[in-house]
Amino acid sequence: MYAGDSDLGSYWMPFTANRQFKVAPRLLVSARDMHFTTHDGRKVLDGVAGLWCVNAGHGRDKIVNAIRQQAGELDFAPPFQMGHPLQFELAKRLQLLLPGDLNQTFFTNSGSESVDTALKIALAYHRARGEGSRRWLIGRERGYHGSNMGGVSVGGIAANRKAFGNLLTCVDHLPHTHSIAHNSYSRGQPSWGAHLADDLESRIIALHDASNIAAVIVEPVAGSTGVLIPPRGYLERLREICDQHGILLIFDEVITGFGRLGSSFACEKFGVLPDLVCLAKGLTNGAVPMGAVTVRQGVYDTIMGAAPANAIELFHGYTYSGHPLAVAAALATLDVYAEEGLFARAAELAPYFEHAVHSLRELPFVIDVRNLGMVAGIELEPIPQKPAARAFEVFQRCYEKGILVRTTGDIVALSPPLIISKAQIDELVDGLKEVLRALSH
Ligand code: PXG
Repeated sequence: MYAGDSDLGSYWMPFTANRQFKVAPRLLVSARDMHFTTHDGRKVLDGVAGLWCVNAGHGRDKIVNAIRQQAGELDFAPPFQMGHPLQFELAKRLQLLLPGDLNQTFFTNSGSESVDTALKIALAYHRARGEGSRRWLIGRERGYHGSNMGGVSVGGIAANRKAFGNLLTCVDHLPHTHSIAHNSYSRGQPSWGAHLADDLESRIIALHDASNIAAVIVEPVAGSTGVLIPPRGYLERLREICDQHGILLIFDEVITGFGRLGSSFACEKFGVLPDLVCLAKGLTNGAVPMGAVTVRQGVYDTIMGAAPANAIELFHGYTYSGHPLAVAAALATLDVYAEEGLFARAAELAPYFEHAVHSLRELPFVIDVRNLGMVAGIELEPIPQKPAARAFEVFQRCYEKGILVRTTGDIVALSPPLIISKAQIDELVDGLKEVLRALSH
């Protein structure tokens, strides 16, 4: 329990204004279903599934019990040259859930590790098939791919990059697809912007040559930068260009996976099959850290086939890859998703959610509302010379009112647990309306 300001000094908090926080801390001490409880006993409605991860709601008995039981049975098993049965079971379950021949899964402990793993697999794949010159990695402006060196390099958020020197070499970026002028207030996929995928061919391949390019990595829906929905035809076009030029396409589905868009994964929703998929967050409902990279059969076979018999094929992995507690949590999570039909529920709720969030259009300072499935972004006009200040004030006032939203720059993001009721959607949006109306500047 929180025991006074003097206790807060030693913890260096991630992606947090530490000094500001420690003056007025926001501490959460328990959670159940759609609500957190704060240290001072207030209930807070979770409008962001924790941090885009608690898709089945908090404190789910089945998941909690699976973790408890696993901890008592097998706390740890070495992951290198050893295995335990649940890892194989989980990989099989993911194979059945993912479309096409996305068959082979490598376990990590976070989205950031999934991204760096996927980039390394892409490089190793091309080397294994005798095209080791393919070293360029192509990300996208405004992309977020976690906070490790590979992910920050292919990511496109200046604040996440500027303090950290050269990052990876041989990285370029596609343009992002957002334009207030062309696609503001889109419901679902905007109709403008598919042509931006052509930049891959007309500029990036023209400049670096396809024979040097290993992979393109994108979030199918960009989350962290403030919810950018892919224009109709855009992902299809990226797939086409990658196919034409032997370039791997990686979808970072750390946010879009596990029902967020009203389908199991974005690749299923959009009908575009990537070569590698990065997963995390909803994989364990946020209950134990875990990530995964699932690759198409050909990628796996190529890397296997290039190594001598009985040799380690990929020199990569983590002490906690496929940790027993994490796989137990993931298996129980997948059961909950299936038993409660939560991906279908998200699809059913999506039109109600869309209608509710677009009613924010008339509110002061709102310059865009965009949405897909159970995710929405509400963009606010920045206060001149004070970027992000207005949205942060909204975040604080919402929290005081008992609603948790996520803000990034001057964008408010909503991505509630998929168990949210219609009444709770109203509560979320009405609360946001009251806060926006009360803003004086
Ligand atoms: N890829 C994507 C697409 C993500 O959204 C990561 C990778 C990294 O995952 P880990 O587990 O290493 O954090 C993420 C994480 C935000 C916010 O601003 C979003 C994330 C992380 C922190 C903040 O809403 N997403």
